[in-house]
Amino acid sequence: MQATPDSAVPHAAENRVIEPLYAEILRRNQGEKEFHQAVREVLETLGPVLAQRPEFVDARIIERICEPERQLIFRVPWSDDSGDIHVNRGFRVEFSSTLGPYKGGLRFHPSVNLGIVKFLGFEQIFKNALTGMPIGGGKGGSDFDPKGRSDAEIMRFCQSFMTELHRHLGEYTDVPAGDIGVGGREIGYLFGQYKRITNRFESGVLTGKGLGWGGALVRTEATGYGCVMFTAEMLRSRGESLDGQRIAVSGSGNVAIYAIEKAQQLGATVVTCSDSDGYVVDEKGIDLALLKEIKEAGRGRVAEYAERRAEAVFVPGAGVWDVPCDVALPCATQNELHEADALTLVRNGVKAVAEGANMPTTPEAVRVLQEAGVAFAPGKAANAGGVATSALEMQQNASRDSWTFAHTEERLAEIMRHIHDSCYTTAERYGSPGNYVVGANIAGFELVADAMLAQGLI
Ligand code: NDP
Ligand code: 2IT
Repeated sequence: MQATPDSAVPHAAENRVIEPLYAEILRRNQGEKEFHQAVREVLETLGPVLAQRPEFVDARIIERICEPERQLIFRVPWSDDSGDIHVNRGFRVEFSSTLGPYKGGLRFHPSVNLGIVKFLGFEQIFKNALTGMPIGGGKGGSDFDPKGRSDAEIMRFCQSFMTELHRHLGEYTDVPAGDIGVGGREIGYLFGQYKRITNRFESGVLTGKGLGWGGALVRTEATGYGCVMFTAEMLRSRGESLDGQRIAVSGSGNVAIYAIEKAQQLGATVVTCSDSDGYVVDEKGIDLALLKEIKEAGRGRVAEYAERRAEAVFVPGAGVWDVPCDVALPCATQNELHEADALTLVRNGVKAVAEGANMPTTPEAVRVLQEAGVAFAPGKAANAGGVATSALEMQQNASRDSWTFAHTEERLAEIMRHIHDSCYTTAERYGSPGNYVVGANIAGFELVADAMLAQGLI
């Protein structure tokens, strides 16, 4: 996926505070394109709040919030099943502990580098604030490629990764979870190694755990479910519902699968899913049992779905956005929905786009959608259900309790309604009604900035 090249903040020429700050961030974080993009998307919406709250400027809140509290980069050596030795790079960026322990996932993908981890950690600060839960922002991962690796290789890699990372973690310090390439299996191996090294069964140090040893019901489903709940709220505010809508989903991992499940429960027809090899179109609606069997149980490819289902067609090497839909849910990775895709979606009559993935829509594509009046939900709002349910898992761990599926799902639904409403009302309050990007950025920023002021210069 191509990142957007560095450029000046659009529409910011009039903003004498933000432009030099952004220029300085570019200078000090050279080559970190995705981080620049994430920072720019936030800064360009903060003008109105800085105008009303000059104390944030005086306290240099933006300079402080854009500089991680701590950045860890470490060597991860491991040996494969043939005995050959590999050396990967591990990262953990502890961005902000203003609202709680650093919280955010680990990504294992060959594309991972410092700039990507920083963009994800930066987004996580505001996302976690929006949930209303006591969690700070962080992210980590490795350029390790899990594809084609045996369980034993995955285990040795996770053990080596945790052997270094464990000293920086703790339920009150830093609490990782999954992201791309890190799911229940990896969290199990990571937790086992943490427990072995520290001699502590510290349940709250990782989330996304197995249900038999401290995990929480609904965590697996939470990101995808939450994204669809948020979409339903956006449609409701426009007098519509998901019932009968035709949906295009990209990706076929954790987020995509459970977005499809919730959309189907709410009466929509999901006609696509994808992976990095291409996409599937299934006009009858995705057969989710088959998709789960191929992706979750078999760790296979979506092409296999089309081989096994007569109604489906596999289109290699392309994205899903050419398929006409009422609602689009990008759930794969950053910068996967480009300006040309947005123009196609608009031409095909799309009503709503909600980001299940982190920053999947390029800034140019966001502008096309917003100018066309499409309801657009940024990831930091729409995919916050995952980390919110991680915080519910921490809550259950702290009280040595475990809640039912129905209770936890209702808590998730309440949180997603709360996030929707606070983005909606904040956007209105700051003069951009209906603009969820402005609403999410300002609502998240104000929560963190106010707490930073209260905690002094640290
Ligand atoms: P998974 O590893 O379960 O699935 C990732 C999916 O995206 C796969 O279908 C994968 O295809 C595809 N994909 C990944 N990288 C690329 C790429 N470079 N090009 C094309 N396709 C790609 O990850 P998740 O479902 O957990 O994460 C998906 C997105 O959601 C990420 O942006 C993540 O940051 C975000 N997210 C995840 C949360 C969670 O709780 N898991 C919470 C909030 C956001 P392939 O198999 O071919 O690589
Ligand atoms: O991007 C994200 O919010 C996640 N990958 C989930 C983080 C978490 O701590 O549950």
